[in-house]
Amino acid sequence: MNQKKLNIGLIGCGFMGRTHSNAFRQAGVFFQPEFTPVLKAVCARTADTVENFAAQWGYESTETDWRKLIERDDIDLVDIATPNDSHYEIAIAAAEAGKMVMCEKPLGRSAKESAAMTAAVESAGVANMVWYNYRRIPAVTLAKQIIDEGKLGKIFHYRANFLQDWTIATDLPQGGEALWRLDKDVAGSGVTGDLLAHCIDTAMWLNGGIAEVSGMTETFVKERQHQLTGKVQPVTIDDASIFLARFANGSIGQFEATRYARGHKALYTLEINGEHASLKWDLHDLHRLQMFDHADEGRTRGWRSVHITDGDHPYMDRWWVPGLQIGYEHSFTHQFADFLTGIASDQPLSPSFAEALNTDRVTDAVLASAETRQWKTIGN
Ligand code: SOE
Repeated sequence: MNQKKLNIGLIGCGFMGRTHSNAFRQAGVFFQPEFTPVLKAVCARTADTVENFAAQWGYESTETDWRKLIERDDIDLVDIATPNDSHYEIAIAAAEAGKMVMCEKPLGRSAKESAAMTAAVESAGVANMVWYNYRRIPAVTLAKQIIDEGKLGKIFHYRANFLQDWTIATDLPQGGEALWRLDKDVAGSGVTGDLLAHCIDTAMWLNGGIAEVSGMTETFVKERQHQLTGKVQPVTIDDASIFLARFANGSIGQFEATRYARGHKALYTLEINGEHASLKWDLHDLHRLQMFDHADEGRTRGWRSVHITDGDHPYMDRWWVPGLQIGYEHSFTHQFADFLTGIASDQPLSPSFAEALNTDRVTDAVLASAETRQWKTIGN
């Protein structure tokens, strides 16, 4: 095993702080990369929280001020897992301090923020990546390989949904530690930036750039008490967002995300239809890829459900034995393992800040289209 170390400083101890920490630990063990990840420091505002988190996940030290963490000489990589309103400031400061930067999605609260963050990492020349983890679910990665091999032929359609139901209760407050996703100032937008951003990232990865969009959003509960101020305030995030898209390759797409689809907790589905074949994937059955291939012999032609657990499936040779499944958390481990391989071999890291900026350009255009009731061309 190589002795090179990569010292990680994580900022943020919430849900994403946990998924990333698990990835840092598992990637080192299961992928045995050239750089061994070291959980050097973790930062959160409250001393108790950060100390408990450090003890639970095995971080060597703690900070309560992210600026101090960035100043430390013993940190190589700054990982941002805080709510969206601090991504901008932390990422720019980390890049200026010459640190590698990984950032939770969405990159910024708007393409304007993301553009400045991208410029900062590019002018500092530091390694950078954004945690659009669903690309690294083996079934989704296999879909990418099949599409890139040309097996689908000309693409006609792309469709994706991300459905949840956790904000239906009218007495759910907005804002604060657990509910910042409902506060526009903190989150930037509602489901467009939170959920559709995942769908857009995967879509552009699988099917290329999006040229124009026409969007529609709705806020079903108009006022909620703010957790921090106690005041009943207008809700300004989008609870649901739907858009149509034209891809640069001539195919057309439809996308939907909502937190009001009763019964659905995190149902991310995607489908792509080409001239020769189609592929379908579903997060609730994440270890299966559905494929219909028109080249199959006619009498037995039909949808195949491929169980993505074999050694020749992406990433699977690192895990158990054929037939045994892995889960959601592995997508983060795979992403971090790819990051470590990328920095060791000087290969492009993807999704980079620049790619995540393109996603934010699409989410901005969806919101602008919904507001103006007009089609919007994706700018740059
Ligand atoms: C929202 O509920 C959320 O946690 C998103 O913020 C994540 O990005 C998504 O992967 C799961 O749902």
